[in-house]
Amino acid sequence: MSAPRYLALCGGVGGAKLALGLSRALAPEALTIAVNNGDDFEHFGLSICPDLDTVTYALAGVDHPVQGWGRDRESWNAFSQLERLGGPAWFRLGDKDIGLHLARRVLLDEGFTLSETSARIARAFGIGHEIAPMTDGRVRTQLDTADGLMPFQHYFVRERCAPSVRGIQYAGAAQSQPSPALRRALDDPRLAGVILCPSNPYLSIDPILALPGVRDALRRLNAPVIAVAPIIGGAAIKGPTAQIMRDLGIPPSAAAVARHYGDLLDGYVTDAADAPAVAEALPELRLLACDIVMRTAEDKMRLARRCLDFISRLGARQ
Ligand code: FO1
Repeated sequence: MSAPRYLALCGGVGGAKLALGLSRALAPEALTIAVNNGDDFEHFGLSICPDLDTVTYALAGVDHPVQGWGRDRESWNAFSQLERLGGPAWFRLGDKDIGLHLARRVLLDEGFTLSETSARIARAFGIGHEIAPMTDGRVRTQLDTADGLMPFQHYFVRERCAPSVRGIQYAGAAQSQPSPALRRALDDPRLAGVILCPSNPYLSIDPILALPGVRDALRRLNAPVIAVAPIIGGAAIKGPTAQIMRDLGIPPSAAAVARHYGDLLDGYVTDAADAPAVAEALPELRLLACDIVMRTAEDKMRLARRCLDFISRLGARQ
């Protein structure tokens, strides 16, 4: 039996933590990390890919330890000049981060796809694991708010999540295709499991599931699909997940997230405090109740190993 492979679907900060843990538990050829790029946008003539960069910086060990995005030990010389000259300062780019954006700009302008560009950048950081955008197409998460339809970064950063959200659209998803790496992972007969990382289901995982064929491919797998809850006891571990759920009239709970993923899941990893409510709401769903907060590298590796053990206990679907 050739070596099993795993596919992780992830978005920003929370997902990147588990992606790092999985990259420490699995050899490069055993893991594909498919990252949401619906948060991407063009700014300063640069193609900003926040979730891809968050995962890349995390696996390169150069991520900002607290902020969750951008680089550690960053300087802000270019940006402070921009501000002094009256440029738009709501979306902050540090000097090293700008360096990555310039490299991506050059590669994209030379005709490389976002997948090829991301692979080159990851290799330049010495990362062996495959970090791929969910698609090379153009998908843009847009939020339908009281102030109108808003691009994701405008909502999340410029407006600081102030407008209430009435709906979410993944513009371009229906016209896009899964990236080559995501397609390969889903079609790989050695695929032993899929992990939906603890990112915002609505903002980070749903754009990936919205790509044509992804949900069907997951349903056809004989490998189990598990998700890790991004919520403990009704409070989003990071970001606006709980608030968006309230805006959408969904109770911000681990059970509501499991219900949201519905029949895609064979298993669900949730905090021990939330397990009874999840079991009551979804009695047929296999649960792993454990500590899902990831603060240290050891936490991330431990949770990753718990997920992999859980997948092997779930075993192939009948
Ligand atoms: N988030 C902020 O709240 N403020 C920022 O100024 C900001 C800049 C930024 C620059 C590069 C990058 O890759 C991410 C950045 N983010 C910033 C975070 C970003 O909006 C989020 O990481 C994702 O879009 C949501 O996961």
